[in-house]
Amino acid sequence: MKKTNWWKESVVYQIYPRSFKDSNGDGIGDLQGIISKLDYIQELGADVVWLSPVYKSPNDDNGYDISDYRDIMDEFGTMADWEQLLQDVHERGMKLIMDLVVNHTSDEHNWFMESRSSKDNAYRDYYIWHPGTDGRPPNNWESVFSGSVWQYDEKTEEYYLHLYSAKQPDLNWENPKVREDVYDMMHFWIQKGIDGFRMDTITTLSKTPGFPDAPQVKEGPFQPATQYYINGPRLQDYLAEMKREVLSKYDLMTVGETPGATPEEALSLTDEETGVMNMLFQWEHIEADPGTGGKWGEDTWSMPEFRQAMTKWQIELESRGWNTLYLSNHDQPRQVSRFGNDGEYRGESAKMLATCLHMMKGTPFVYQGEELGMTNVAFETIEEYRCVETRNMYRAAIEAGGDHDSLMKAIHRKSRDNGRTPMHWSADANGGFTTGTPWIGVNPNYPKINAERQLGDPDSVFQYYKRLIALRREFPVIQWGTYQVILEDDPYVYSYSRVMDEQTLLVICNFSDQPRSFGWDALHAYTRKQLLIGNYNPGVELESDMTLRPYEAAVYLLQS
Ligand code: TEU
Ligand code: CA
Repeated sequence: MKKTNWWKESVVYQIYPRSFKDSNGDGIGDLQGIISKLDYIQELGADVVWLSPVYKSPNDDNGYDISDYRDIMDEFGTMADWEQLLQDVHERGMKLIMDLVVNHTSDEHNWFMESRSSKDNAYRDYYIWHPGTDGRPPNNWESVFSGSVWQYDEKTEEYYLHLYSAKQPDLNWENPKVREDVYDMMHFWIQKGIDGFRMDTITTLSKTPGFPDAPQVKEGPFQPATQYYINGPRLQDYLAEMKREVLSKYDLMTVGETPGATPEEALSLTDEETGVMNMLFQWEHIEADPGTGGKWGEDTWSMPEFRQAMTKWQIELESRGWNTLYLSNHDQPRQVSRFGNDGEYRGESAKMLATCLHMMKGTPFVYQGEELGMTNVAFETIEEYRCVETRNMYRAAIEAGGDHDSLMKAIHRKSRDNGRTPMHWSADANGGFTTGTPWIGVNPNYPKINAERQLGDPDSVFQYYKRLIALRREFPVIQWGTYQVILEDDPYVYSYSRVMDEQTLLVICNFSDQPRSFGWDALHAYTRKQLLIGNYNPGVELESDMTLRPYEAAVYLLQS
């Protein structure tokens, strides 16, 4: 019934290296900075570190544009620093997983520089080139980072395809040499001793042949075209080959980034026999947003839709497959600002969200600063934003006649830079992140919200996360119990149970800033009720009819 693997029993801590800790005062986080904070991660109780890319990169997209897969970004340090990091992680009994970014490279990668140099270069077919039609791009596909996915290149008078920024040309996976080079590179890192990969935008490797135009669904020349490149016709072949050539030879943690994946796709991608990865990041719960305005549109997220998405994934992956549990990462706004309350109830709601997530079945991911309840930021000018997606979107929207104020509002709500402001270590200048000038502004609330303060405060968000993680290790029901939603129509209170053998876990979370009642008839079946954790002191007494305080969360162990 329960097949265990180390990656099922892990808690992952995600580091965005540029914003984590600067060791040499140049304002940019680096590997020595990370090394100096491993004790902190260990104190929290996480046992796997996922590093966002640290490879050589001109940083158009902060390392997700790689110019050399086998070397370290100058600003982050050297290969020797990286080796020391790996060793220090392993010495602590922890593991290290690396980002695998192989949908595209940087345009400054050697392969691309060769590729663009002439039509008959040996690397020409490493990328996707097209002559265009009547002096126009081959089709109307819109880049994730605004504008066309096609960039005209003067030298050879053709267009190349880039799903993301123009400095991130897509690799041509149809070319077997590309695939071989990618597999070699994966072996290179695995042989260095890493413990797995987080696979960036892994379901977009195969594009629909012929590049048909996408239907017009919005104004303007470019149209969303994900249906032509997510789960493309040859994706399964490529992934099966990657498994055969690389992944099947090792015991690794693999987690795919798969926007738009359904539970059905997840089951096939993670099938123990035929799948290619252990687990994946599904998106339904963070995009529980039926609006038509897309990412930058009105925020219509609602708890009931979130609950529905979470419940669906918990249930569908119950006996096969395995869930990741996350509410934040380097691409998302801060969870307490987005789903909780970053004003009066910041601490309470940060703990409530953590409770709701960490008591579920799956592998939890904690994104740096989340464990402190760090919040969104609101820079006043567009110039203060660094994110290529945000800047491109702003420029394109202004050109199309958009209004500055409403754009800034959307940016404050959704920009990826919300999650990328420097980590708050202390109340020192720049939150103790750097002694120099940080590459991106620090959130001004660091004197109040920082690690030093929270380490010494038993009621802090940090200490609460630490307890949640410890509970997961102590109670098998948290690790393995079967999930069931309770009162699935309640508009404010998200409650669920986890059941294993004689133990039942009851999780109750008030997602609102008002007192709410919780009533559950089935409670009388239990004689023993123990409060395991809660975010108010003293905790709430469990009754069949009870009142929860704003953003209150409580977890009980029940026995009949
Ligand atoms: O993101 C891929 C992805 O699916 C995008 O839609 C992403 O959500 C984007 O941030 C839109 O807001 C991955 C990385 O996580 C991201 O940081 C990179 O910029 C992107 O790939 C390109 O490598
Ligand atoms: Ca530095």
